[in-house]
Amino acid sequence: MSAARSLSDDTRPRIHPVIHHTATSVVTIERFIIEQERQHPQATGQLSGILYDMALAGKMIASKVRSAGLVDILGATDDHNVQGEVQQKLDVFANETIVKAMDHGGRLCAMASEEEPDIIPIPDRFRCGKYCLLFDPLDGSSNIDVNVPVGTIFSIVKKVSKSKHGELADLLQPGRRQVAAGYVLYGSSTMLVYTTGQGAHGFTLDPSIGEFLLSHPNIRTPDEGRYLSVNDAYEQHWDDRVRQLMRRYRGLEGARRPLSVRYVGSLVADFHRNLLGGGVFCYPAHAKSPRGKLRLLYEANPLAFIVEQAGGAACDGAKRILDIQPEELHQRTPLYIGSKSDVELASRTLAGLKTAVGA
Ligand code: AHM
Ligand code: MG
Repeated sequence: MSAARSLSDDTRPRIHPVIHHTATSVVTIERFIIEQERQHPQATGQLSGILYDMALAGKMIASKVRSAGLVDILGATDDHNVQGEVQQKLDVFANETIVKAMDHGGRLCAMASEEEPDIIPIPDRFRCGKYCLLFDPLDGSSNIDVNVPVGTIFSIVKKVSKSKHGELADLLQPGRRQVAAGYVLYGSSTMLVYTTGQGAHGFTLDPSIGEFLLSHPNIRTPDEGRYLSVNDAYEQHWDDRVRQLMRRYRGLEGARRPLSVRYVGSLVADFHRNLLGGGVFCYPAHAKSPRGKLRLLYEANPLAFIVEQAGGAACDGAKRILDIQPEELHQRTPLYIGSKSDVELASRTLAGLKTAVGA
């Protein structure tokens, strides 16, 4: 068996080294996590346990997503999430799957989900640990009905309060304090990408053995991108600086080579493509949505941690995403994320600097 994989083609440099698995020597996610943990002799194994459990939850959700077209699971429930958006049934399933997979391990003291208004406590019958988990159980869920990739995003921080059960302050930490973050992409294959601050690593689910196998070690994102991901139907609501930035990305102003537009409308899918191929995803603030749409804690922070580990960058137009102090669980933020020089161009343009844009 060979799970070797490369997204490069003949004309482009290789984005990541190819891993050679043999039938008897594959690097499973478990093995990889253990090997990373060994580099930290003081590690208790709790964080590794959370990552295994997230991988398991990802496999359970993947299996349900795969059969979504076969069973009567499509369509909206009567419930609305805290953002006032209609929840799809798979959102509910994904949310419950993660909560149930994570609540009893004795490693977490609190959780928060994009689909739930308040902190999700650890039930009294279970032990509490020192970590908090924040997650978007099924991002891009409006795409499910049309068989377009969706994803799960997660972020892990360490408790800072003295409270056994964890409190709001434990969840409202700036992204730079994350100890791990990751996502699962339910696409043509299922992939899990995560970081613990020692690089960003990708694993592809081999459905024949039900294991995530290391396929993209130490991902490095190109410094300058090829793709621009933005929903320009909002152009009428953008301010002039955002419009100017888009003209620069398109090569209509300044010296930047024009980017090619790709927009799936599933953040994880757009982010993942740009991470591997190089590019920038933008969800600007606009007149009708002054703080943007995406959530700082469940979407922007974890992806910002991953992209920085891969050599990229993320900002809200003025500030590094990982330095934003969250004020509420469901806080939204504008987001510019991806290849470093393209995110820097966003910062410079949106700051309105008169200096040459350098791109
Ligand atoms: P969701 O968390 O409710 O699924 O919304 C987030 C999604 C992202 O996946 C995607 O990038 C964005 O919303 C698309 O929004 P829009 O349709 O406004 O372009
Ligand atoms: Mg989401």
